[in-house]
Amino acid sequence: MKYFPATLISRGFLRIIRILVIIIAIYGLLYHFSINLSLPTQPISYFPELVSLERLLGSNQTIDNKFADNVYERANATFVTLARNEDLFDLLAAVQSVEYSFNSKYKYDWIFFNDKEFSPIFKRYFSKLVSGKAEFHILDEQYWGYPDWVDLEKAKKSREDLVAKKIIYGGSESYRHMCRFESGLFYRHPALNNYKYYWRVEPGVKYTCLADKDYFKYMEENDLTYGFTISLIEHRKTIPSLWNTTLNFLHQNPQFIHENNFIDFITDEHMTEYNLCHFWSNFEIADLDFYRSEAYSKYFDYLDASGGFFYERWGDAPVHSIAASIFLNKTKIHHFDDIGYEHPPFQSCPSSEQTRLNNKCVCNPKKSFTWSPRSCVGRYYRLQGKLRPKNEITPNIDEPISDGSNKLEEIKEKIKTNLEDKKSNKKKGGS
Ligand SMILES: Nc1nc2c(ncn2[C@@H]2O[C@H](COP(=O)(O)OP(=O)(O)OP(=O)(O)O)[C@@H](O)[C@H]2O)c(=O)[nH]1
Ligand SMILES: [Mg+2]
Repeated sequence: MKYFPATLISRGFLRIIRILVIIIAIYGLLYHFSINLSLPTQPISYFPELVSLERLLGSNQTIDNKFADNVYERANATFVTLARNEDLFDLLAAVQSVEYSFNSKYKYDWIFFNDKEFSPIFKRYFSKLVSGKAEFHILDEQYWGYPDWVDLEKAKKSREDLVAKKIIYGGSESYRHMCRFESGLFYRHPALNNYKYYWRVEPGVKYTCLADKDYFKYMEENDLTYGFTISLIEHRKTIPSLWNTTLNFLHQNPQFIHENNFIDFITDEHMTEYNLCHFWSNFEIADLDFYRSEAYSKYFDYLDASGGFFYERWGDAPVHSIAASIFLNKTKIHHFDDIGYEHPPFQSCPSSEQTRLNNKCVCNPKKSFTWSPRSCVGRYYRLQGKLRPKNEITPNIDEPISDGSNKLEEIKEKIKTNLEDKKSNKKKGGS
């Protein structure tokens, strides 16, 4: 009042100012609390990072008109990811990389699974990031619990044994639930009922080339069932009895062995042991009807009944790979050499420079695992009777190619003699 003559400022005007100040203060307080209350599961220190990410995600991505929803006919397919709330940032990077390199153009759906309830922030970010429809499902006991035939004490003892042997994830119960779910339960979840193809994505992976085609449609148009990028050797100590259990299953169910199978990819000519080659299933584009088939479902149930997912540490990669190699026509198994993919510590980079240029790849072919001596991709090409894609690392050589003689009767006989030999060896060992 000191600086303004009282005549200029009426009492009414002062009252209006006071009310405005109170309204602004209340609004500010409400805004502050609403932001904090809407982030209940994350430490507050994440907040500034998320705000900037939200702005980034909100910015319009370029969308090619030709792929607008009403014109492009997608395959019946979805992405599938199993993740924990703590995987948020590693998974955001992975999903963004898939969206950037492929899905922002095609807009396929994405199904997220978790054994716990997804946090609101997880749902918010992925609903925004995925250009198709995003769905979030919690896995109950049926998908993420111990079956009642599993002896929990025996399982505990086996975990301790694997810890003593320093096997990675040897002591982890959740890792075993994860492997069992990814081996035989994911495709039984009702969320996948209406889809035919799926593409698996994990936190921490990176796609290093831009897709030059719709890979789901590629699977469909070429009548392919199982697509992989990296193939390598499993730790034998995690699956000591998987091969024997498989031989027993095949002995009882020989009708499931495909006449043009790929068994020579996973074992030697006498089928005595699994050679540990497997398709690295953290990347997988597959026809779900393969998993839904009687052969695969019965195989998984048989493995599951033996308890090996808990008494040992069977991974979904060897289980998928053994099954695909036995139950499928080998021509249905496809190596995606044109996809740049990284799941630390390994990566695959397209072999041909032309592909790398066309697909604007940013990967270093010298770091690609594809042609390394510990990779099974060379074996894949040789036994498929296909020439290796041209590459600078291992120039094409004349290799023996498969004569396609996967004689069924011979295979059944080998299974029988193997089982008999193993039984008599066990007896000798025991006496
Ligand atoms: N919800 C949930 N997801 C899990 C759990 N454990 C693993 N996963 C998911 O299952 C998938 C495989 O797990 P990873 O930990 O990546 O296993 P990995 O690829 O064998 O091992 P890394 O080399 O560590 O990546 C990933 O998508 C994980 O997010 C869990 O306890 N709960
Ligand atoms: Mg992983």
